[in-house]
Amino acid sequence: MGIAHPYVLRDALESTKPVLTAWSSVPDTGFVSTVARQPFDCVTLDMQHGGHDERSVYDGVDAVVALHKSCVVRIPVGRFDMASRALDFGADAVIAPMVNSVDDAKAFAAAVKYPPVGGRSWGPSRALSIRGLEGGDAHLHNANRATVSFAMIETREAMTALDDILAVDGIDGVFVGPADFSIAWSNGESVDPRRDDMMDTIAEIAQRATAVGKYAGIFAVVPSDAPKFHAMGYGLIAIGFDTAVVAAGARAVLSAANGS
Ligand code: 3PY
Ligand code: MG
Repeated sequence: MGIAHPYVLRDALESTKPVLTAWSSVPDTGFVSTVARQPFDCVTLDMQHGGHDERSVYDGVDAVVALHKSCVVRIPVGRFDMASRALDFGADAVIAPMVNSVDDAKAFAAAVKYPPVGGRSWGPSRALSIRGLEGGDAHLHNANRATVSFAMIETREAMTALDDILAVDGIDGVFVGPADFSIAWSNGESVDPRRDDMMDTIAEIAQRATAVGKYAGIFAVVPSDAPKFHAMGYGLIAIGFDTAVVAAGARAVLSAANGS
């Protein structure tokens, strides 16, 4: 057995400090490593809107875990088979977008949790290998707690079903997508993830999740919103969208070079 890279995301979510995750959209393992070397707590590989595919997730999880960072995978809509595979590849957590009903939540939970909670099929050999962990019963009994599932709340249907989604055994937390939420909020009029009149409801989602012992996560389009979201009860906050970070860095170096 080589060096152990235990699952630490759940413990980090239990602490009082927010877990700040980079958001990786570029499906290149070298670039994922570069992102993971920056002082983020965690890297999220995005298969929904980002370019990540099964191959880049397979390699990317390894690259992130090897640097002692937590790795989260956002799967495409409804791809609960991929949720199991992301965990088989060694991810700490999976975010499932557009979980709009209890049935969606149950299907997601079934894919990410071993019996008796769910129906996940056994086969974590890649996860065990990259993490240097023992398999067998020890892992079977630990995996449901060690890995974390987040159901995205980003529509009116999801908001209506929130308490029932939170009550599903095997759903560890919810994750707000404020862009889609704003489209639903405005009945398709506009996309504005920071709209003021939505913030009380966004705070209520975290409050309702944490009140029943579940985690709350959110995507912060503007990183300086992170303390506000943490004060609302959000423990996992996505801040570092990879291409936006590169663009901001480019602007900063050019402005320094231009003396402005
Ligand atoms: C949203 O804001 O809708 C998201 O899914 C964040 O990535
Ligand atoms: Mg979304």
